[in-house]
Amino acid sequence: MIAVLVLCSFYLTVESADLPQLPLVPYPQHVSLISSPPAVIDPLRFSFSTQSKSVLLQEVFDRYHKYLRLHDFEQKLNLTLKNLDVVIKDPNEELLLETSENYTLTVKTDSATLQADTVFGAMRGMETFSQLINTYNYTLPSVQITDYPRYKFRGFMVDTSRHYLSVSLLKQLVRAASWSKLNVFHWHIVDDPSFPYCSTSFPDLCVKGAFSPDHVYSQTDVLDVILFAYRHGVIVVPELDTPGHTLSWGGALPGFLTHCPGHGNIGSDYGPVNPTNEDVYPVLKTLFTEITSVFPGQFVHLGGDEVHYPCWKSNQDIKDWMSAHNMSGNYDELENYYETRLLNIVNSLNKNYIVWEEVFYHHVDITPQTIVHAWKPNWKKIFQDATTAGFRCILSAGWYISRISYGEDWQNFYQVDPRSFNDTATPEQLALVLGGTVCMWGEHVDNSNVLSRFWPRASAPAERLWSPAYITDVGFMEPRIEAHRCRMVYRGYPAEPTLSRGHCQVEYS
Ligand code: CP6
Repeated sequence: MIAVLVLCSFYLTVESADLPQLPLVPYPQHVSLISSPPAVIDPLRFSFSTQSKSVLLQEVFDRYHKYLRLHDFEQKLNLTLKNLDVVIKDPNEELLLETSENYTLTVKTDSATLQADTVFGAMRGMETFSQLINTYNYTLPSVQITDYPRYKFRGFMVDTSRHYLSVSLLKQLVRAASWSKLNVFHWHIVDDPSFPYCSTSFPDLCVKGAFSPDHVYSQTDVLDVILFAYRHGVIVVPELDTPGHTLSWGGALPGFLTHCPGHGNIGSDYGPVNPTNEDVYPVLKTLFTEITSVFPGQFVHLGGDEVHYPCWKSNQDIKDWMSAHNMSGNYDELENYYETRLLNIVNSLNKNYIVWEEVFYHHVDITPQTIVHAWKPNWKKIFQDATTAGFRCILSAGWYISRISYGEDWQNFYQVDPRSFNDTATPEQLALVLGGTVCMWGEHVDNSNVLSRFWPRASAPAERLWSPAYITDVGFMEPRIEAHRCRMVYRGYPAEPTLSRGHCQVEYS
């Protein structure tokens, strides 16, 4: 009996037990230790070299030089490693979801090389290299790592409408995300409570819709964030959520929202966009044309979640319009009508779009390139239906890091796997699952607490999205996520403890 139990638990943990215990997050695809002594570096004189002419790569070198700052370092006599040489195969620096992030890192006692297809792969490999360095004695294990992501779409969503986040905080979030190899910043930039995006086409939107003139993103701010993200290998996806979640649009756009005294959401006399008002569509066309040119990435997120029907139902003009258009009482059809017109507008803008699951679930006629974004507990059914219909999917259900519970709740996020929706899913269906997005809804976070609520908890889904499927053992992750959070503390971030007791050698101050 005992032997059976021992065998079972051995069997369950054999794969991670066989893996080298290195403080890497996310854990790479292939790690093999080389039987030569650890390398020892002098952090003040250590250099990165390359034949590449890439300006982006020089910036990466500068960043990692900063992370390697001298700390209680006593000059050692037996320095063995002076340099990491970086080789990039393809000088193309366009950042797409399809861009290769592969890299191979070889560290030996007296030499180290990093090979990557692209500068973005080099960024991922530089992070891994820096994670190998023990910053207390400046040694690194001799190791060979071959690495690439399991999922192409590894997102983090930030809501800047419920509470404002400064440009500086957004950049800090992006920087930390790149340390966990996340690559998509889904910017839920506006919503009901405020409209901080300052549009050039409709300047009143942020004048009337933001909390205050200080709580806005100018065009310069937005470009600053996009460029910063690009330099970290992160694609920015803007979301303009309609027809629900649009209360903050109303001040600048009379007639845009449905008037419904007593039936609006969150205590307002207004509800979703009024789909029966023809003036709405030219506004959407102008705004989405602007957004898709300001944000150069390949995606735009169209929202489409949680449309509040009671408001539409209470409005007599909408009822009359619906009976004139043979859709009496069927509010799914009204939503459908709106989405179809919006999609016709966006289809001409040459972007791939992402929609929340309701748009798929309510049978809107979406183009085959559309990405369906599941967020509700029934996500497995959505994934099954959407992949059967040939649509690509991303997952956020189970990854609400804004939601906290007592204890090591990263373990709950860690169990979720976007490809585990159906044991009999075909390889074609599984290939349509692009990845997922951790969501930081903004109701209870602002500049004061967003970093510590994000990190290191978001590193658990980040590992799920990058590492091999079989790396699921929380016991294998536990020491690594704590090491990762101490590394973030070392780099100046208020990353919160994961273990119920413990310390970092260098504490946050
Ligand atoms: N805001 C918007 C939200 C949520 C959604 N959309 C949300 C709903 C339920 C939970 C958390 C967040 N706050 N625009 C749903 C995608 Cl539990």
